[in-house]
Formats: sequence, C-alpha cells, structure tokens
Amino acid sequence: MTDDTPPPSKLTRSKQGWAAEGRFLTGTTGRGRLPPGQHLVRNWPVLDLGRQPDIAPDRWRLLIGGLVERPGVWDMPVYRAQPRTRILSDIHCVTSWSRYDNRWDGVATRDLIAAAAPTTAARFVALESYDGYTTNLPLADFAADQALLADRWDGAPLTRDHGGPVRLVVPHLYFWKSPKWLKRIDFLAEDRPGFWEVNGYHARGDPWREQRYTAD
Ligand SMILES: Nc1nc2c(c(=O)[nH]1)N[C@H]1C(S)=C(S)[C@@H](COP(=O)(O)O)O[C@H]1N2
Ligand SMILES: [Mo]
Repeated sequence: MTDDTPPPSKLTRSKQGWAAEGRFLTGTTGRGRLPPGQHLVRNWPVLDLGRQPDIAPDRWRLLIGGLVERPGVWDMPVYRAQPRTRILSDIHCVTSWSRYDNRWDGVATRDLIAAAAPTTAARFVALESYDGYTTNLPLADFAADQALLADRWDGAPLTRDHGGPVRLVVPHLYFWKSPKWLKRIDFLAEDRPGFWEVNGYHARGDPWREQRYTAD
C-alpha cells in the first residue's frame, strides 16, 4: 500500500474479520452458472476502501512497467487508440453476491501485453490504483481471454463509483482481483501480495474452487 492509503472503513474492518473466521465458506462444489456459496443480485453493489478518487479522463494515466521490453505511460488518447474488445461476463464478489451479464467495453489485457512485451522472466502482475488499493495476479490470469481494461459498462462510460475512467475486469476470479481506478501495472518475476491478499484473502481467488481466504 502507498502512504496515502485511507484508514480502513467499518466495512473493510468487517471484511478483514470475515476473512479471519472463514465467513461464507461452504465447502460445497458449484454446478451450473452460480459458483458455490454465492447468491444472485440484480443491483450492482459498490465496494471499496471508502475513498473514490475523482480522476478526470484527461488526467488519467496508466503506468506500465517492470519486466517489459516496452514500458510506457498510457494517457486516454493512447488507451483509446488500442484495439477495442467487448465482453459479456458475470461478477462474483467474495462477500457472496454475484451479478450476471455485465457488458464491458475496453482494451483486452492480451492487447496491452502485446504492446508492452513482457520478458520471459515475467510471471506475475502487481496492480495499483488511484485510491492506494493494490492486488496481484499470476500473468496467466491477467492474460485470460475475458480479462480487459474496461472504460464502459452496459454501453455507457464506467461511473466513478465503479472505478471509472478505467478499471481492470478479470471475470473468472473474485471481484477483488478487478481493481477500480487503475493506475499502474508492474510485470514481476515473483508474486507481490496486495491489500486483501495480505489481509487473509486467497492469493488466486477462483470462485469455482471457493478460494476465498488463505487457510492458516
Ligand atoms: N481501486 C480499488 N479497486 C477495488 C477495490 C478497492 O477498494 N479499490 N475493491 C475491490 C473489491 S473487494 C470489490 S468486491 C470490487 C467492487 O467493485 P464495484 O464497487 O464496482 O462493485 O472492486 C475491487 N476493486
Ligand atoms: Mo470484494
């Protein structure tokens, strides 16, 4: 976390407690579309650390660095010049809600990877956001077919509370792996646990295997 990280909100403290006690773990195997231990919602809840940075699109920058042949800084014109991808995907939050059929528009992570050219030593990514939030992913999960840097949801610009101007969406993992207000991507040889990962959440977070928390 960076120094300007806000103090944990009540909800954040509750979630830290749930991680410690293994709340929502069912031990059942999922069938069909809804992963084990999840329930369906029709609204779209807002969850974050309690500070929603106000990033005007013309001030937004994405820093791409670490083990890459072409490090760079993307501003909005560079981001918009990339190939566009549309994905329809489900959201699965570790706090047990799921939301079906979210239409995202943006830039596929595979196109960002093609632009940045990570070296063969790169095996993980560390992600940092404008609110100080961090999370981490194996490169293979970051590069998944359905993963994208989204700036639109259901045909309209992504709103500030849901991470606009640009957030990452990694639909096959729990939603804490999808950072809002994305600021920085570092390609790394070694894993670097992020905010929730050092607070008891699982390193990978596969909802189908119910990888909610780290057993200890
Ligand atoms: N920058 C940032 N990204 C974040 C978070 C956060 O606190 N800050 N919270 C994560 C968690 S725990 C969840 S469940 C989702 C919630 O996204 P939503 O508010 O759009 O539903 O954002 C994830 N990405
Ligand atoms: Mo979450």
